[in-house]
Amino acid sequence: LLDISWYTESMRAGLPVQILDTHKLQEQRTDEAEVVVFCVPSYACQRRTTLENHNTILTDALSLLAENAELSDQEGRGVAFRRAAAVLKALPRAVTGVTQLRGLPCLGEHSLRVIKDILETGASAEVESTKQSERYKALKVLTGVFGVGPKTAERWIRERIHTLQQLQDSGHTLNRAQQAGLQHYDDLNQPVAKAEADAIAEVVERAVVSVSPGAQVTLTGGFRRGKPTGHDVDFLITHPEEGREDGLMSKVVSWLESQGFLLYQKTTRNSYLESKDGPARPASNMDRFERCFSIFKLHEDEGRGTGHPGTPTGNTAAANTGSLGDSDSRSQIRGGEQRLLVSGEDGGPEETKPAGHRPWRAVRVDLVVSPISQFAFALLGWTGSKLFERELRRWAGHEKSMSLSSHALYDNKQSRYLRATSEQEIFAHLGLEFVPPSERNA
Ligand code: DCT
Ligand code: MG
Repeated sequence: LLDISWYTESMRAGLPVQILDTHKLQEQRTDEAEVVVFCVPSYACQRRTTLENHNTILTDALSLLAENAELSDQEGRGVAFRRAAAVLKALPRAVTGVTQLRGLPCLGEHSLRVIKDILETGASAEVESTKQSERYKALKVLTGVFGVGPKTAERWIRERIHTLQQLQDSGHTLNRAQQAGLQHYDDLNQPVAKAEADAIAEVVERAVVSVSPGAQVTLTGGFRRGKPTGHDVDFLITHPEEGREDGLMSKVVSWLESQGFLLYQKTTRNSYLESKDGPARPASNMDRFERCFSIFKLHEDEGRGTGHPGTPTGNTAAANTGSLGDSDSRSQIRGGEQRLLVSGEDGGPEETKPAGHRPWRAVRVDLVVSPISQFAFALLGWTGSKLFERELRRWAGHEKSMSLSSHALYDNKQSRYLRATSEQEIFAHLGLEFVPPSERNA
């Protein structure tokens, strides 16, 4: 799977070469080496990608182009940029010249051009102009509203709606999710810290255990991979006795609602049936579990731990006035700007707490319930990263003739499902070395 034709070529031409084989994470040193080249396997799921990224300038640029493509309904381009960024994330040190990249997989012409521009001039004109473009800025602002996807944003932009104020003035009827998204815009666009995720985990555990003793809660998504922040908090819930997870979601949601923890929730029912659905992968592999998309009300004394411990909270709905933007008067909705005003942000001048200081914040929380028989697949599927998951499925299909989803693994050659009770077993079925969550940050 490694393209090393360039290597033999270089050797023949008498060029000194140093290969850094990131797969084995060993640097092979040659003292006379003048050219340091990197060598990685082509599927992200064959690589170990920690959070230590030596090429953030390059990967940020490629990720921005990926995001712009995804927001513009160009999935193929988006994936190409994501794959290129992921290869650079896996390198053991900073790239200093394009010659080092010879032989690396997933670096198409376009990505290489962007990388070359940055290495040679310090910036990519394409990235800079994308960042500054009215279209990109509008797409970011509008899709920053929970419940608004790229298609809706696109439609609004065609109607010259670029900011939240323009959206509000447009008179468009927003659905319940979008209304909540607009109301909690500032909070939901502020990263969630690990301490906040842990505080929410405690509440979710209390909820789950009180409605079903014995049921288990696992923190998944980026936090399971060791990320210090995330855009939401993802939980997977199961019960060790098959079938006992049935009906669990509605009870958990009712408990959370009755205690005033949910500002918004929408639950979708489980619709996966092995016998009926068969091995064919559903259109989206993420949508078949019983799942609850919610906006959680996290109180300061629930362990936010960032500045005001012990502040009396007063768990009332009074703070929530229903005006545009739930944040207090400090925050202003200024669509078109990427960053919103947050108290003391980036160590800036500390602002005085306004009278209406709100002792809670809104956080996106996703709950998923899985039967124990599918738990390992669900855990693997919900841990991410998105690209790692995509690559696992591509590996399964292209290299192993298998279909992997968050529910099951089907072997097309043997025409049977392969069972697994742990992530390790799934990697083994796929003929892959086990990659722990902290190394799935592709
Ligand atoms: N997932 C996936 N494919 C998708 C969406 C999600 O495989 N299209 C999986 C991988 C991650 C997990 O679900 C949770 O999704 P997110 O919360 O979007 O990702 P995350 O890695 O947790 O990112 P963040 O830290 O920003 O929340
Ligand atoms: Mg997440």
